Amino acid sequence: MSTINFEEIFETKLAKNEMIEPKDWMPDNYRKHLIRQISQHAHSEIVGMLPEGNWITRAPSLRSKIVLLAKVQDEGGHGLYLYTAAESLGISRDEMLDALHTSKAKYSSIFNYPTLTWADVAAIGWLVDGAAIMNQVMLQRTSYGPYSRAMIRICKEESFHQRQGYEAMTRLAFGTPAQKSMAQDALNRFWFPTLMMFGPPDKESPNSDNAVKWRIKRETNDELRQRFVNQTVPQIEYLGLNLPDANIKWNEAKNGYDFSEPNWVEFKNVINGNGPCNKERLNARVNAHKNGEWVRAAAAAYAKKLDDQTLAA
Ligand code: FAQ
Repeated sequence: MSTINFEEIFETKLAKNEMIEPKDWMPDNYRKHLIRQISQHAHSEIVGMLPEGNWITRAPSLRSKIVLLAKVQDEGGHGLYLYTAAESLGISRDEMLDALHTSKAKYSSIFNYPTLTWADVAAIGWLVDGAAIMNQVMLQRTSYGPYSRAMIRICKEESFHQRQGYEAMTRLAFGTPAQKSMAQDALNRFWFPTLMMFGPPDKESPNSDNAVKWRIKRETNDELRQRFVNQTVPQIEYLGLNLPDANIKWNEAKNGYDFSEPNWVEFKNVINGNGPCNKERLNARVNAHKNGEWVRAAAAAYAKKLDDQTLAA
């Protein structure tokens, strides 16, 4: 009697660029890797609502307020698609939230920096969403079906977000001298933290080998960081702003820009909970969860009432 070789079926699917779906057999480590990455990605979207949400009431015009409100709401939606994709791997929403609230799970380092001025909101849209798309375009073709499908919609929305930020930055950069200097200050403060979003250098990235082998990641941290710099430097020049790093220089041989590495010691501090806003961000999420308890209880009671009515009918 022949036995089914599940591992071989899994490997063949990967080799043929086919998706792995929730009910397919998959190695335990593939499942764990995906739960880690997708849940952390979801937490990033939700925590990422905080720095910009802080500016909704202070947006400089009705138009910018409406656009920012829509953007922040989109980020909440992204978190929900991603939590659902992770749930399809056998982890519950409660377990994921508990991991966030007890600092067992990470979220993107970038959201631990403060938004001091309106130009920071512009810089987040332009640079942070720009970096997020650079990383997420490849994730549309990631090997796990539910993650890939969530990313297709997320990328469409993120590209609107990037334009929102670039438009706001353009207004400031071509505005009064005071506005231009706000834009420059935001660029200077957000440049290196944005480069950190792509993760540590490839040689210090413990998860990359498996991620690339399993087609979870299709490009490495360093490749994406380089592409982001190549794309963004001409935009900085167009805006008439000074480059935020004296070592940025076109390198003909590599067909890309040379640039300075971010401060990786600072990065480690931030991802270990010691960045400028880590405590504030985590407290905001823990309190929101506590304060929302009555909403969850009411929703569960209402769902039960509907079920009881259906059974009785
Ligand atoms: N921040 O071995 P690697 C957004 C951790 S969404 C914090 O290279 P990997 C939308 C990493 O988890 C932004 N931690 O890891 C938005 C690992 O620790 P662990 C989020 C980081 O997974 C915009 C350790 O370091 N995007 O911005 C970071 O292969 C505006 C070693 O690293 C995603 O999550 C970091 N920057 O590569 C929302 C995309 N980098 O988990 C609101 C999906 C690394 O073993 C407003 N994720 N670490 O304890 C990915 O592509 C990958 O997970 C990377 C990291 C590239 C983030």
